[in-house]
Amino acid sequence: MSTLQGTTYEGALLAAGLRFGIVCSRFNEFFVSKLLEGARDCIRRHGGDEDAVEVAWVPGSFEIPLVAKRLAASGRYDAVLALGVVIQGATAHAQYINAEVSKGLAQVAMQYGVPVIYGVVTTESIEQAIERSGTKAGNRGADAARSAIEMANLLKQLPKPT
Ligand code: INI
Repeated sequence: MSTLQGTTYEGALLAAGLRFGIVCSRFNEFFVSKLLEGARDCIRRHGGDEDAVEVAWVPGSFEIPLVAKRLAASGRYDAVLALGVVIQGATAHAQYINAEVSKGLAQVAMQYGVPVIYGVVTTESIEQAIERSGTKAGNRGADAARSAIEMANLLKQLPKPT
């Protein structure tokens, strides 16, 4: 990114010294465990310490925001990641879950000023979930971890609130 003048803030992709809280949903755990592996691997490959990653498992994605809120409120983490997989079924059930999770996570980030990263995969089929959990469409857990690293470092750079 180039600037002609002034100050540009951007977060480095360096995870050394950063602490991460990860909330994982057990529902569709087959896929979520792959997202978690991807997140851990990404943090490690960016110089992060595996002991600096703490994981809390919740029953389903609907429960993620409450636990993300607790982790963010603890002040213990530079970023909180939410990992889940919501697969659309025959009813609108998944849509209600998705709406609550995205809204809840956004509220947590705004309330606590901690980066809260949305790593919830929302798909119409199991095949799409496979594609996003470490196959041809990549690994959304790794993507979430990269965003978490960048945001954690960016927030450290930005002017502090008065
Ligand atoms: N939870 C998910 O994480 N993914 C889903 O696909 C899903 N579906 O489809 O039902 C799901 N449901 C459980 C939900 O998140 C809550 O755990 C449950 O309703 C209890 O509050």
